[in-house]
Amino acid sequence: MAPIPQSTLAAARRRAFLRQAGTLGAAGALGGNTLAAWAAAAGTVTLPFENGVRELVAYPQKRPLILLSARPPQLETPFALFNEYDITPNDAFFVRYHWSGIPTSIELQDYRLNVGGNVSNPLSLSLAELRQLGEAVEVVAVNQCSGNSRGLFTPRVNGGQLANGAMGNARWTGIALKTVLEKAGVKAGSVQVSFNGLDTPPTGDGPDFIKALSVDQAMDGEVMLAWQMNGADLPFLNGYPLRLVVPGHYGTYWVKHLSDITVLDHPFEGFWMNPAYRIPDNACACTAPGVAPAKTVPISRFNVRSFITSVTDGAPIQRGRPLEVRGIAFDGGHGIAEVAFSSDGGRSWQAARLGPDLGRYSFRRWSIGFTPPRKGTYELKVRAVNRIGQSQPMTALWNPPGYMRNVVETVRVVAV
Ligand SMILES: Nc1nc2c(c(=O)[nH]1)N[C@H]1C(S)=C(S)[C@@H](COP(=O)(O)O)O[C@H]1N2
Ligand SMILES: [Mo]
Repeated sequence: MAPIPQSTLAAARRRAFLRQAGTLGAAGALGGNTLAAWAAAAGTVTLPFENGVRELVAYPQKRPLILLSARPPQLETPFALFNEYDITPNDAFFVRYHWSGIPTSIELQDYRLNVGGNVSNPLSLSLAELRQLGEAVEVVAVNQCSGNSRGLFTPRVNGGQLANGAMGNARWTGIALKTVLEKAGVKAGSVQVSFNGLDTPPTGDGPDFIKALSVDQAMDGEVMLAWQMNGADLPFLNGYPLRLVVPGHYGTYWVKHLSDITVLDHPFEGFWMNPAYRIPDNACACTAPGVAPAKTVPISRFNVRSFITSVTDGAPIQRGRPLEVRGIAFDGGHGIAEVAFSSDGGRSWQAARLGPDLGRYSFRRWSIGFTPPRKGTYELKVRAVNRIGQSQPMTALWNPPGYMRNVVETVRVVAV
């Protein structure tokens, strides 16, 4: 491939490339079978379930992450990073796609966001025009895949075998979807709004990845169109140049490379709303293992989760030596009210200290001192409660697609 002439470098700065690590080649010009070639291998990790050996690979704009699949690129964040950062760095943020037909080069000058359907004033906006449309807004919010932790289900279920790293917390900057829909003029009788991005199925017969929200949710002022993540342009693989951010809701709704917003006077019935991404229609979103639910509804808000990040399973610790145990907690937007820690397998609990409040959609840091009084094994557990009293189950719930795992986590350590 020919090197890029100097004269086009200025243009390249306004363009996002997926580039081979360390070179300036436009991946869009490469052949079709290079999705895997983007990755620079950097060792392996073993996730805590059968067949959990994974390569660590560095994709463009990413540090080495856990490779789930190369076509399409699907990357999980190594869990140790959640101990280092409350806000997940852009180069460590997980990546999830459904189809290998992802864009590889997007020219900002050609990019348009189209807003149409049941509106009085259809829009076709450049990113600059979108940014002029109203006030910029910001939120710190967790993006978590519905199938985060799926690999830990017993009995095992089909789907991407993820450990706990298909989540991340970022500061998102953009414009409220409400502002944009108001400019377009949502007509009476509208019920849903659908969202499509620039990726496509590799063959014509696969269903395009399109998601929908109710008009009420789309107009709630919180759903936003974000062009920045942690103060920088979105990384290409996280949806450059624009993505939907649906605070407190599973990542499936956070459509990347967003190109089309369509207001509908009927419910959207595409594959990715039905049958995909549905949960049992009951209070626990669960069924008995192996049993299909009688009725399903679209997945929506996160349940409560908490993790220990500072010690890992099997870590040796010192008897009599004070240890600071740290972790994170989050929920679907009510905010974390308390985090409790147990060092005896859940028989007794103590309140942990909560860290700075970065907003009710953010990770909340927690910490607590623990001095192991004797040699031997300790079962450390953490359980969070949100501001409306929702918490986490002591034993894992199950559902066929492997969504919404939020069991109280356990880390076993040995004091020597
Ligand atoms: N265009 C597009 N957007 C998408 C998807 C996709 O396949 N295509 N996957 C969704 C899913 S299921 C998740 S979990 C999030 C992941 O966001 P990330 O890749 O930025 O981490 O993107 C969502 N947005
Ligand atoms: Mo997802």
